[in-house]
Amino acid sequence: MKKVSIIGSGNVGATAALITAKEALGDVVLLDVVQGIPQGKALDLSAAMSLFQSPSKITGTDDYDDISGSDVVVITAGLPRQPGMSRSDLLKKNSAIVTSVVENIVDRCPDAILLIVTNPLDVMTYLAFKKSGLPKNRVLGMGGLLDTSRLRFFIAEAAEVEVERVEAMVIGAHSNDMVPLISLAKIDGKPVSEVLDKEAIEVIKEKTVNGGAKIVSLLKTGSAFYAPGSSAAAMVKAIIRDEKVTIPTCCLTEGEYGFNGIYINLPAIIGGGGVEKIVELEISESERGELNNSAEAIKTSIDELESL
Ligand code: A3D
Repeated sequence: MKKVSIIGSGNVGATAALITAKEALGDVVLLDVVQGIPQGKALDLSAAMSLFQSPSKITGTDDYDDISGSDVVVITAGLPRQPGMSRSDLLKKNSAIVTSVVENIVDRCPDAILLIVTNPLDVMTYLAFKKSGLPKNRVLGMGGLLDTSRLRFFIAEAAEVEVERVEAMVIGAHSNDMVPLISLAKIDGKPVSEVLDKEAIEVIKEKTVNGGAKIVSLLKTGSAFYAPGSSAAAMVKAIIRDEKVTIPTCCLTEGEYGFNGIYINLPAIIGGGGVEKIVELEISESERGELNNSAEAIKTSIDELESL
């Protein structure tokens, strides 16, 4: 059995644990700083496994020694943005958390692939890469896949088709600067622009970009977690099963799409080695412009991080 550890046993971490264990991707260790939460959730999740006929064992802990030898470590530890908290307050708080989490992981899990989920995603993934000293292929972030899941859903909803018939992708920053690649979106292999009118497509883009904020406003406390946890588990699966599938992933650029040294969501082949290759797609001129703006926004956040 492989070993998947999930740091942060909140809503996203527990959801990712449920799916990872249900799919028998490995034994799962949930870790949190709050005593009792990971242990309680692990007990609850463990009972569910008999319903799925899954052999995965789930344990909860607040001791980093229990994650030793993990194959994949998912980092969901962090604070959500609270009312009155600025973006840079969040950056400060979560960068301190991610730094301490990464320091606790590296010596205990020398072969692990790190999957970052904590927001602000692009800059936290960059930070985890810098602090871990791991090769770039073994530090990646989940953000583009969640945004993509929302885009596919909203296209399917507008076109009144099953979501499996929709092919689409969102790249760029995991923020309002994300880039839904409408030029490449298809329904049953047909360009989406031949199926839906311009106005409908604009609504879909707006719903995708504001999908997370809409859920926050409806929930009142907390933010989305079913699709984020499911997206993280899908990436764990691609790694553990060496799927070599193309997933929009937050990955380090070294010249791809003209970017250098920043982490940004781009289509990448994900397999046993983590990020195995970034895939360069033909995108439209306007999407290219939006992607450049996205990269500029990420660079500004990285500068802010480095000035802390
Ligand atoms: P929440 O349910 O509050 O869980 C976070 C957990 O982290 C809590 O149980 C905390 O006790 C724990 N924690 C805090 N500090 C530490 C620490 N130092 N070590 C270990 N555990 C710690 O939040 P959530 O699960 O809804 O979200 C978790 C993170 O994921 C937040 O930063 C969210 O913004 C982010 N998130 C990202 C996406 C992306 O698509 C990138 C989507 C949804 C949520």
